[in-house]
Amino acid sequence: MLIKKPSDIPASEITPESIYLARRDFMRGSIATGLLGAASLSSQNLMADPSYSAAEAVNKGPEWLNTQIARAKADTQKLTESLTPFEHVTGHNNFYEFGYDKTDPAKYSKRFKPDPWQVEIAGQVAKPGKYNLEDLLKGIDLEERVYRLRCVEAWSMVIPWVGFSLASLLKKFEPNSNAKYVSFVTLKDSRQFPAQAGSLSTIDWPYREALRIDEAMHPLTILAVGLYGKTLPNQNGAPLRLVVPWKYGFKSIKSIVKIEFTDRQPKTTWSQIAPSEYGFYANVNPQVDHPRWSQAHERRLPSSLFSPNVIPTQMFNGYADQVSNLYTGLDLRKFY
Ligand SMILES: Nc1nc2c(c(=O)[nH]1)N[C@H]1C(S)=C(S)[C@@H](COP(=O)(O)O)O[C@H]1N2
Ligand SMILES: [Mo]
Repeated sequence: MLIKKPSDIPASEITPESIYLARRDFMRGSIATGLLGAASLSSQNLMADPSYSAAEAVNKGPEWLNTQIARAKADTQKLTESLTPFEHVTGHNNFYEFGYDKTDPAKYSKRFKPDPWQVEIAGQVAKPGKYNLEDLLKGIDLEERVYRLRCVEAWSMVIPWVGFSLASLLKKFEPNSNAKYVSFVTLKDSRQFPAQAGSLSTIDWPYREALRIDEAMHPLTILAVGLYGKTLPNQNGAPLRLVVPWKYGFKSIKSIVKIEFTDRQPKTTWSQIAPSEYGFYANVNPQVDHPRWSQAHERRLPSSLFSPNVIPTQMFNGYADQVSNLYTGLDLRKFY
């Protein structure tokens, strides 16, 4: 994953993968919005017509989980926007552990083993420990949640997750009054995650994310174990991933192995790689642009050259009525 440094490229032009990738995705976006001429058509095509078989994405999953998912109660406040088709939800992903292209997670996650799975609970809690996923989910009623997912790269989807409120799980471990933040860590295992093997990777593995405790306890914040009524596909973060719908997608960390309650704001992957571009808060905000592109609009997938499907981005991704009170008095330009 090293970007080589050919002698003819000035040092100022050598960028980390993340920045390079973001730029490339921006160019795709620009193509879609008609700012640039015809360029990388082939990458654009995927989103209109995925080149892989969606059937491959179906994860069989353990029986106990399938049973629980089958009983999940339907979302009664469903969005009226149409769902992003399954093949796009599972064929266009960001999961850098499997590679940096949007199709890499679907291609290289087939042998990933999400079962059995354990999650460590640590930090400012009365009941720390290592728990089997099955035990963590015992007695939890799963529900369908149809949410918008808005990536910081200005594309978005509407996904029918199956999951449960993070708060209902966190409360079981009895966090104490020093628990001001909750941090999440993805599995580190270079045998299963090929991109973690490259010692020159820009990302300091494992991938980490975190929320303020009130954000973590907000009823919209969920842990997902499925989508489209089935076990979560590997490329979407099996067996357990966070979904925070009012924040940019990079907050929604996948394949979680550790949840830690802390008294200080934890370090997070993207804010460490490029702190001037990706903040701790990462609230979706059409008025605060990324330093290198506008956040005012997004491409709702499926999107293609001839049908770019560009729509305005909404404040807090359309969840302002439910979450804006979390940020009263906070300067959202400063705390992006
Ligand atoms: N562990 C891990 N979690 C991750 C990522 C990642 O690379 N690694 N990418 C993030 C980004 S940038 C986005 S947009 C979403 C994408 O989720 P999806 O592929 O299920 O649509 O996952 C987030 N969670
Ligand atoms: Mo993202």
